[in-house]
Amino acid sequence: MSTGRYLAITGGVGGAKLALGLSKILPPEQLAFAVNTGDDFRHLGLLISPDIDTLMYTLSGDNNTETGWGRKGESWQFMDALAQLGGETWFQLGDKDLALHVERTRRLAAGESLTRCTSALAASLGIAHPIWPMSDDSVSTQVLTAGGPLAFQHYFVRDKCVPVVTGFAFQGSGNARINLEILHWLDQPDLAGVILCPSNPFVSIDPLLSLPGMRERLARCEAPVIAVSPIVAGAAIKGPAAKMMHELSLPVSATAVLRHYADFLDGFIVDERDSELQAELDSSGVAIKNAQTVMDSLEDRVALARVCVEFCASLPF
Ligand code: FO1
Repeated sequence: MSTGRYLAITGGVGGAKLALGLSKILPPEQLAFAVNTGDDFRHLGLLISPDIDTLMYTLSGDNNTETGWGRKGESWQFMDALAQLGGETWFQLGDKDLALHVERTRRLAAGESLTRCTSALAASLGIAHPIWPMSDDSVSTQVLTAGGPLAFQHYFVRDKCVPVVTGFAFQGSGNARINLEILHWLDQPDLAGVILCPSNPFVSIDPLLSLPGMRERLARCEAPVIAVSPIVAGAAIKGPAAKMMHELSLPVSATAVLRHYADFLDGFIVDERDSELQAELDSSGVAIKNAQTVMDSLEDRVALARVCVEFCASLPF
């Protein structure tokens, strides 16, 4: 198997699927995760980091595979009691998941960084691969809609992605610092690739790319930077990416995703069903790879992970 180290950039449920596949073929010394924190928000007095949690539960095998978020085998005593008290129940917090938010809130209140806190929580869940928040500074994704700006979770969960999107803003990213662990990993001489997992480009990848210097850092990366398309045959596998593209008057295609990353991308993996885009994709100057990118089974996740690693190794650098 490949030598060298990889950085996987991920957010949301789709990204976590490939992250799991990568974790099965690369040991912790060769694979680290940079995770979106634009979804983070304070709710019921708790600091909640959904994309970090989705990744942790997925890597530890604790994730709820039906919803993609939260833990499996949950009980809902807390939510039931909260409903009885007239509390806010639009954001569902299972009893075991609640413990994670309480412990994270306690650690951060005690002065721990989100990075330090995440490392401790991941270790307690038996995860050995490094998981780094994109920044320890606060960045909040705002979804701009015809009816005004919405906090991400209000758009995504409370309003069920119904509002028409006109754009995005990443509050705080202007002076948020890229996690130094990520920059250090990218500076290693044995870096062999950066892999953008098939996450929503606008709300799961762009918050990280909005950090000052991040796009430039990827553009001058000493190893291939590749992405896996989250759009397959004109649709998103899960979530609002296709709806957002339509509302932003972008073609709902893998090609539009490629264009979104073209300034720093060396390779792009599209599903076999998008092979008719070959000519359009080739004109971008970015190396294209066709593969099965729809991941239903663990074997699918591992197979796509292998394709990513081999694709990086095949690119001239
Ligand atoms: N997504 C929902 O659609 N409904 C929920 O009630 C919900 C609760 C929730 C609790 C903890 C957590 O870590 C994630 C949760 N999510 C829920 C997903 C969350 O909205 C994420 O931001 C999405 O996964 C997109 O990244």
